[in-house]
Amino acid sequence: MQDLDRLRAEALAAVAAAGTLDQLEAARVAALGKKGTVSGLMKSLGGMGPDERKTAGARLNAARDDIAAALDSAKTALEAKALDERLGRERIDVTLPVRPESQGRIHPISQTIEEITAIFAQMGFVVAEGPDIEDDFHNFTALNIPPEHPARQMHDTFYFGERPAKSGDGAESTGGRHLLRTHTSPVQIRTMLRDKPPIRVIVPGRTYRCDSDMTHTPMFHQVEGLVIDETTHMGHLKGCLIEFVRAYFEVDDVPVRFRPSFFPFTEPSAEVDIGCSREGGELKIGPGAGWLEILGCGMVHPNVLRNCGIDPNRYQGFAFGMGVERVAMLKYGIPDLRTFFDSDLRWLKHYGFLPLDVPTLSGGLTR
Ligand code: 2NM
Repeated sequence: MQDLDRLRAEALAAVAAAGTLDQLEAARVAALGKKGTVSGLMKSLGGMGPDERKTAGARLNAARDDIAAALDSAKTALEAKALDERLGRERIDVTLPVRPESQGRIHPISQTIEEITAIFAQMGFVVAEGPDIEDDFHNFTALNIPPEHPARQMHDTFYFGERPAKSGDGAESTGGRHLLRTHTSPVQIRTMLRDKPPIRVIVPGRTYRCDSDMTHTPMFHQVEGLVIDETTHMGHLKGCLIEFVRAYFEVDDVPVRFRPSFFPFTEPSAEVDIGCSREGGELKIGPGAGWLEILGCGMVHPNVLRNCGIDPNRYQGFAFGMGVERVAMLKYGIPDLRTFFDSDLRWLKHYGFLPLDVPTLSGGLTR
């Protein structure tokens, strides 16, 4: 044990002298490693009497802790020094030209959803999302869609198999049968049930209907929106959607027409058409002889507000919805709906977007 003070001083000196992490590790192994000097003294404790062992053990532990603490702080200092040296060495030449064009493309569906949300985000909307698997209550009942409505039929909606009601799984107590949502509106229902007005949400997502032909795919995408406040009226709806259409199609003088329509969840309801012309078989958005339907909208039905715990005597609002594939086809001249889902790399190379063409209102939606 007479050796302890000397060994401790030597170990601390070795730690202090270490100029690299490797040298520091060598100092650690020499002192505290399995065959190190301190560990060697630890072993000699076994041959001592109880009193001697007690004092010697305490001194040894203290010496070991001192050395460990010195190792720790030396390690931190050496690591900081190594990082400083590396940062000093590394250089990035920001004048280098970009790498050759990358192979990957952003799918037109993703790009279109980004563009639409960017426009509504600018108007103060926030994005809301919800589950693809819904229940009767959120997808139909809360939206004032009556039990006998055709949309609820087996052949229009993908229902999940009847599950034996298990207590505690929530299926029987919340909203009835499970199904794949047929529109994104159940997300607006969830938002109204959860948040107090004012509400301004934009809801992009996948939707599903039992339908498959030239112009329908069983999975497609929608973007819907909802605004609820105390004084919201049809003028706000019109202004908001006209502004959207101009920004999205990047045509300032595009004619917009609101045509009366019917949805169970809005009253009054309207469909929105935009002007177009056809010259030599080419469709052009803008002033012209033709009209194209692109949106559905309306003032949220008082029953819907009530179903979500919102007082229709105090609050009003508007909602709208559009098909993403449809507005993407119109803007980008994509002639066939089903090609969106073929995963054809040549198609994607032609219609897809480069990853850095991020839609912004200042930089332009598309470049
Ligand atoms: C549309 C057309 C008209 C709509 C209504 C609602 C809600 F939840 F507020 F009642 N969400 N979305 C709506 C209204 C959707 O899509 C063609």
